[in-house]
Amino acid sequence: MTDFAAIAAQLEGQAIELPSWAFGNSGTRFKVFGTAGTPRSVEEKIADAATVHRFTGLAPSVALHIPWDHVDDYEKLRAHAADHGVALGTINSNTFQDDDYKFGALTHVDPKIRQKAIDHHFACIDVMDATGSRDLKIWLADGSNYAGQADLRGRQDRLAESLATIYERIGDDQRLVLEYKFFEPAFYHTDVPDWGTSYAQVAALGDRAVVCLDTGHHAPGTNIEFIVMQLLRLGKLGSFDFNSRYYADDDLIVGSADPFQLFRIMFEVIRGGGYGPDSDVAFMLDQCHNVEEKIPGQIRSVLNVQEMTARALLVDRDALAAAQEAGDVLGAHQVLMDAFYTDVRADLAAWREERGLPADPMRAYAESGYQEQIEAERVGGTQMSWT
Ligand code: LRH
Ligand code: MN
Repeated sequence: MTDFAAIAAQLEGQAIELPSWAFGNSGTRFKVFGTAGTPRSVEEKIADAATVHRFTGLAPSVALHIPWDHVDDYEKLRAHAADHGVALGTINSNTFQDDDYKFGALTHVDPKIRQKAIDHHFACIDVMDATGSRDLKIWLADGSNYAGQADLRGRQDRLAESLATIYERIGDDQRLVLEYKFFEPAFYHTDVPDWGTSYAQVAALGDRAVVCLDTGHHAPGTNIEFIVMQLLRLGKLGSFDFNSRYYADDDLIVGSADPFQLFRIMFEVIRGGGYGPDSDVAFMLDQCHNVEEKIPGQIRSVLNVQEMTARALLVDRDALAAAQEAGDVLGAHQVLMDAFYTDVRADLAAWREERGLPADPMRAYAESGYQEQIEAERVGGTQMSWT
């Protein structure tokens, strides 16, 4: 098996983008809990995200969600982020909270509604031009609840037309990233339910249109790492929304529900050339910390991704290939499991210290006093949330 020293250099530069909305209040349809110290502004969300980067060195950018993160001056926000040592990343559109989109947005039968949704994406592209962001991420709630309610074919054609109009507007160094999800809020059909539909739509657009794989958006039992392999093979894996789940789109801390799945996903990412300085696959968290503290939740999350990346890099690829070619079923499985069962935490702690980072970022944050400081300072105002 490969030893840690041999892969340590490959951990350099790992970047996991943080979702601004993870620092605001979030919850379920039953309750959104308030939390002391929760940001009241986009600027405070960015300060918290920068704190995660300061303690881990793993989170150099923050994704924004429009209009949740609307500000009057995005250049000023970009400078604020830079002052805190981070960049502004993926711009996420939002066509799932407006009454006009009850029966769809980019798929709606009414061209006026479709144009309104297209105009929203044009506005998001204007934000990208100001923030210097590369990716416009589109997730659509579009779908139906009863068989017969919607013309499935007609909606796909309208979606293709709407996406083509948006794609024409994105810049040469920008990308359109289409996220799929198999259900919710629609409960009969969703217009972009799976990787195949997202692939079909983005492949029709062009090279700067790619697929976003949210790890919480698959039917139970789906082999997600197989989809990772195939999208990398097709050159259309644009980004990940990392989280984990036990049941549906639970948006829990990545690697908390199923660390072995995260390990298998990162192994296929590495095997497929999706990891490292030559890859343009973006890694983002898309999570909600409904009951746990948000900043430690984000710190734990990026550490989980780093840890499973390190274990996946330890896989002895030559031994694995030899066993696979020899049809040595258990031998091949053993090679992978040996890496997965290798506890790299002490090596990673030393790796951080060698780079001026705290050996144990969770403890360092808890001892930093930052949580107490924001709880004391952030009194009054309205805590940010996704509603
Ligand atoms: C949809 C989704 C999408 C975001 C939203 C916050 O479930 O995964 O990526 O826009 O969560
Ligand atoms: Mn997502």
